[in-house]
Amino acid sequence: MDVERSQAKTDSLPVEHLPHPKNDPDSIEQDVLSKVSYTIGADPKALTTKQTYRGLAWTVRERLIDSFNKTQEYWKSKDPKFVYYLSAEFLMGRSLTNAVYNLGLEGEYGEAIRKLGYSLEDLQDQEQNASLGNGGLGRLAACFMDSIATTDLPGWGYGIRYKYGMFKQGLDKGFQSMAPDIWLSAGNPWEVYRPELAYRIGFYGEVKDGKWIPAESVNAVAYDNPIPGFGTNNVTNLRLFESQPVNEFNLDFFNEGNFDEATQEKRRAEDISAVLYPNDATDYGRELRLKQQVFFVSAAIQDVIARFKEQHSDFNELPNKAVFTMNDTHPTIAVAELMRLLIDQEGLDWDNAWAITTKTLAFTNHTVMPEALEKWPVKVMTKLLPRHMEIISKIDSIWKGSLADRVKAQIEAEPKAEAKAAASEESSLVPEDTEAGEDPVDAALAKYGIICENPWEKGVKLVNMAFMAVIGSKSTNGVAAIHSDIIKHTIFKDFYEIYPEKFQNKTNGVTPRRWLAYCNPGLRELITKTLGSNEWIKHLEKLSGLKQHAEDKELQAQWRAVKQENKQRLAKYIKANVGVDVPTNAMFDVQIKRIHEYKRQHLNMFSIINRYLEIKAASPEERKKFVPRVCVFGGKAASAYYMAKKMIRLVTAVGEVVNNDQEVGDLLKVVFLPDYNVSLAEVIIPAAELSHHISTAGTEGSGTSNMKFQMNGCLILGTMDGANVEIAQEIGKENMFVFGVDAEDVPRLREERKDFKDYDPRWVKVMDSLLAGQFGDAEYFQDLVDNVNDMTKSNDWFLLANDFADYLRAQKDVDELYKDQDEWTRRSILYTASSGFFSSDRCIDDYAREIWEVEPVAVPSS
Ligand code: B1H
Repeated sequence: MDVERSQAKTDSLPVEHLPHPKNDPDSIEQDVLSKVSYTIGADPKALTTKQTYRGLAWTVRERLIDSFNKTQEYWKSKDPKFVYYLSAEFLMGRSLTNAVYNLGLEGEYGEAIRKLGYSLEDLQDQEQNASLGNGGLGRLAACFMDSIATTDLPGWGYGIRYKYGMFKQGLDKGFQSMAPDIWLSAGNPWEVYRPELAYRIGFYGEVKDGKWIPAESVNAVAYDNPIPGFGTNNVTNLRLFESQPVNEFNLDFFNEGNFDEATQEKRRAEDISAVLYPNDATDYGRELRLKQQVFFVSAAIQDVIARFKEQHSDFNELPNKAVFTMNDTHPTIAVAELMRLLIDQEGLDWDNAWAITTKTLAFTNHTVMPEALEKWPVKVMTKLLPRHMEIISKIDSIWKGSLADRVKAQIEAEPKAEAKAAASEESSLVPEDTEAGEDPVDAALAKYGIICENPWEKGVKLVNMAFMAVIGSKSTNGVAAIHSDIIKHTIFKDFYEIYPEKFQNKTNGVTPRRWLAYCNPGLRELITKTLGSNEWIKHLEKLSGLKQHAEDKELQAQWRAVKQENKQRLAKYIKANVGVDVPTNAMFDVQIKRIHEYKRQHLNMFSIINRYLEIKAASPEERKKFVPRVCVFGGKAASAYYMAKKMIRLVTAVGEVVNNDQEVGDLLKVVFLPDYNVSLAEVIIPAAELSHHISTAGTEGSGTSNMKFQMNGCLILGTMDGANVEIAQEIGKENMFVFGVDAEDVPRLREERKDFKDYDPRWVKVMDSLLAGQFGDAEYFQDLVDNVNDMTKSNDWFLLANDFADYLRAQKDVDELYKDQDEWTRRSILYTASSGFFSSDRCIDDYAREIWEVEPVAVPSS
């Protein structure tokens, strides 16, 4: 560790009398002009909008840092237990509006900005998004930071300061194109660089006499991102690490003319914090991902241990002072790393270190998708992290020993002949697919070992990171009730039987500040007026007070007017960005999320094609009965995800035909908005009237945009999956448009569909239209069609054909209800009124009480 500890003699200096920024509009305006001159170096008499934004942002930063320092000092004096949120993703979006509002300075700043000739909206558009995440997983981490700060919990986030965020998505002739997201080019006023805080991270090398000598090292250098809470003095911290070389430049190589080699170490080090999720199709890419994981996890744990040691000497105290949440499998190397640091650096014995580790770590699982449940080849792990691999092998052998004992005990307790039969019963540790004659102990170890054989490549051994996380932590939770239930009975079945007390549910939540109060100012004002106070922003359950007004015609009219204004804002955006004129009297129907087969954007598209074919077949009289719709899609396809890219092209190809069909006119528009990100979501969600959450039941962990739409009074068309189930409970299932099979029927249906022939005639027409080239390039769409039809290929794994008819039925219900605008609006109000449970403040409070055992420590007003 390189932390510089020597200090200047400032004790006797009047530090507390340094001039603090004043918060009246005149002082803020002066401050902005001063920042523009002396920090940005621009001419205050001829300012561009961008320069004004930058000057303004630096003034907000100063105000944040003041409270940030006070919070950290106060916490240090109280020495409470902290939660540390370890996450590969933090999808923060923009900071300006959020910071100004959370600091409670919107009035003062609004006035100062007006005096400068701008509005807050003009200036916020100048800010680059911090897109250090991919989707719900990363945005959840960002919402949690807001709620940790708002509810006064001592808690920090830890992650990677990626130089390039999530790729920028464009459309090239309707196909996804990708470009790097160069988000730091204009500087980043929202972070504080801490060059003195650098931790050494080792890779490769060998273990000699129990000591690891890495062959390569980098420095993890800290950047602090102050996170202000709402309605509190607390400002907490998101600490992100950048990877820097230990030796910046090799002058000898350079002087010899070996320019590439002179900077090779620097480039290799910088690769680590260059991009989120490097493509793992190559060996180097795979290794880089693992490097990233150990990089930020090791830096975070070293950082926490360093602070712990400033105030404590007994490591048995660590679980009373720190808890780490591992956000999905990316940070799960923490199990081995904490063990390594406790044993190798701090001199603890194995048992003591294990007892501390398993009380200090907690694990959250977000998905059952196999591709996201990481398994690292033992070979890669041994090469990159030889000491960690030793530790993992020992954890694995101890675990396998106890698993074998349990299986043997179980077999002895049951008559031998029944052992196989019992394998299919819920309570057995013997895997269900044990072959006759196979030793049940071997079968259990093969299935539930941390180190296991790659089923697709004989002889190749893998480390199952999720299994290690369950074993090495005090709790494992899913992110919605149905998901938490599913993991107990599928991917973690035996772990649940052995450690039932470890398993919990924590249904996700989202921050109502960003996702309602700030992105939908019209609705914020209307809600506050109706409820008589704005307390709901911090106590979202108070929104239930709206229920009694849901039938009030006057409120309904005002509610609709707000939606209309938001629709106009989105229509303008659509026109400006993809050039399509959309009618604002049509229903705004939205599906925005990562593009994935399990999320079934193509199911939505097939229903749109069906609608198009029906409009075309209708007489002019019949056409008048159609409810006009504007269908909006957004989302990114992972760079190596072939089918997801085809799904994007499906949207744009259909859009090109439908949007230009004179016969259809304003009855149907289909648009794909490129580069979906947090800021775009903030424009789309308040304008949406219907949103799609239509994953095959049992596949979506939770979903969080469903909660954001609900808060903004957007009706939901969804399956009984993820958090939709609980949303339906809160609003009343009859108020949601529900369709599709239940999760428990999915395995059986997947089997049955192997020789399925009985397609709905409308489905057949849709498929035929695609294969006949009605939307262009029939050949291109062939395998997309095959994948949901040809039973020899995929068995329609996500059950699109199966759910299609019921989906169309639900779509019809949507149309019928939209014709009754009063009832539609009543439901819209009811959705918002019932969204209190889905605040991330509630979610964080559940984690704090039931997993983290961390209590609020609010900084007093001075
Ligand atoms: C979620 C991911 C994810 N879960 C790995 N897991 C990735 C994992 O590229 N990778 O390596 C990318 C993404 N994302 C999401 O988490 C779930 O799908 C949602 O259902 C859930 O709402 C969200 C937050 O819990």
